[in-house]
Amino acid sequence: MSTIKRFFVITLALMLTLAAASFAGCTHNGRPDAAEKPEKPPEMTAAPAGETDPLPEASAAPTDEPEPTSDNALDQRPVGLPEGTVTGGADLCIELVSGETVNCDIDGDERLDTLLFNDISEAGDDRHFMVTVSRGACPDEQESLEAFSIEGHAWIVDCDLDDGRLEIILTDDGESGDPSSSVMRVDAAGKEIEIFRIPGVIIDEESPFTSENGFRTISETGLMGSQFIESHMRIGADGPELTEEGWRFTEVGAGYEARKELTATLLDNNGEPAGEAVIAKGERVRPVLTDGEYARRSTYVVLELEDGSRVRMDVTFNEETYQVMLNGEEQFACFRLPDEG
Ligand SMILES: [Ca+2]
Ligand SMILES: [Ca+2]
Repeated sequence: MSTIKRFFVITLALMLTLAAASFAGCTHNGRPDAAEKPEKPPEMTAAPAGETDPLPEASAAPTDEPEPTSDNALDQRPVGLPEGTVTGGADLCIELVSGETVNCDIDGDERLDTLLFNDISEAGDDRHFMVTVSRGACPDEQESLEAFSIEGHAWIVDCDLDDGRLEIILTDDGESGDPSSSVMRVDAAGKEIEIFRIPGVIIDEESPFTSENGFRTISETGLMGSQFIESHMRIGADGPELTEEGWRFTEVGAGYEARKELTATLLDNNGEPAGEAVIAKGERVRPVLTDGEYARRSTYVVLELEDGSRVRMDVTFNEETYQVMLNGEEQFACFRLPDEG
């Protein structure tokens, strides 16, 4: 293409983009406490879409981007988006690489949006990361999300194949060893960036997200002492939701010894109540499942007895004493920790 033709194409595209942007409803969203905007957001390494270059090179995606599957929506790219732009699809999970801009369409408006993941650590910082989003509909507004993490990881995923949106996940080690992750996406009206907190940390593994199972998240609960639990989540219409029935305990060692005879609810093979069970004094139990990512959010715990049968106890949390109660009694009055003398 000649220089003059290229000039006219770019100028025309710029005018159309600016005109379209003037009609787009770009509402700046307030930020949650956990995601304060830093004072000095880093410069985008590529010009935001729609500002000066409506047709950027399509090779800006991370170099280790997985091969698109046959049903990846890269093959169903809306007309108007440059080749290589991420628009969504089954099992989409692209890890963002620090310092590299990714072209995508996170709000499904067929305008190019760009994401930049950056390590913004300074001397004396813990590891400090930020994702900055520049949407084609609002090129003058940037939204950013920051996190502190020993290993900063961020991904683009597509939790709902039918809603036209993408989600951006950023891991965060959280405060006081309370790991969590954050998710950004555009709201259903396509105007504001929503930010959700996900309990637990998402482990960097080969496929951290699949359409069927969501992403695996690991948390630490104060239920039955301090125990790691894991589950799978996705972002639903109203925010984070489990794709499994609850949180599974991962490392319970030799189990917990009952300090006295206890009663619990016996569960049948389908996990349904099937009468009353007695846990004998001295019997060892292993926690299996709970419904909350932390003791204060759990309402029950499923325990496996020595004979393999499963029972359930109600969990409540005393907000004044911070005690975890099992069937109304403090948990350590019921059970002795595995490593407790
Ligand atoms: Ca867009
Ligand atoms: Ca989607």
